[in-house]
Amino acid sequence: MIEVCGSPLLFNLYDHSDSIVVVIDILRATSSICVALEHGAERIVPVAGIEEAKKYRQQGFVIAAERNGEMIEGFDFGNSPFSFMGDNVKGKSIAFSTTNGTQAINVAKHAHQVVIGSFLNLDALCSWLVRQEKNILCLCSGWKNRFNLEDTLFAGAVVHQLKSAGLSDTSCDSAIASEHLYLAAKDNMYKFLENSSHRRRLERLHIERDIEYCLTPNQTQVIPILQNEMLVRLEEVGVMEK
Ligand code: 3SL
Repeated sequence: MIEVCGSPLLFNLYDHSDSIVVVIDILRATSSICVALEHGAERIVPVAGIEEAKKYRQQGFVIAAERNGEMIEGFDFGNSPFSFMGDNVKGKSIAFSTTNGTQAINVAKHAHQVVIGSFLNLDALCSWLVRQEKNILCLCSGWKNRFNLEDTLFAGAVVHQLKSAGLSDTSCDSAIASEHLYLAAKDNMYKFLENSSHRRRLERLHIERDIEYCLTPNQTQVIPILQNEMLVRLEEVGVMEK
């Protein structure tokens, strides 16, 4: 079965004791997490608070954070996927705190398994999910516990791929709605999101390039997975064989 939870506030309404939870924050946290691990970051600790994130510097971590889209003074990086490219984070441990994405990861952390989804790893993630034969719960980070469109589109893409693989039908209304939205949007997601709240928010910061990149499917095979409260590449924790 596949279900879609539209807000972290609703997470505890879903049974996640034996499910794989896919945490989604397309703009931009889960996209940036995929990029950082693709570009050689060792591990990422998703941290709820800014002060808590700062403390990781003493342990040799680089620290990254944004609030309302803007980088926080004193941090090494904000939340642009482009800042985690090249050799910027190669071999590094990162403490990462964002407005919604890292909060959602922390909300989900006691689930059976937590992985990270973004358009950047869509096909790799879906083909792994199909092989697991588990219940799947897509958790949309939304914006401050409210529904958002871009996370829902991605959840719909996952629903669509799993249904197309014949493995996961659903009677969850939010999964059905997500798939409808994704099918309506998929040929031009950037345009579809034109009036969406977060696209407007990020445009005010002049980071359209981030939005376009985060909506580009299949830039990496990396699937980040939460292990001992750290995000690492799934292939490194021995659950890739399936
Ligand atoms: O909410 C988050 O976690 C961020 O991804 C928001 S932003 O894209 O940096 O504004």
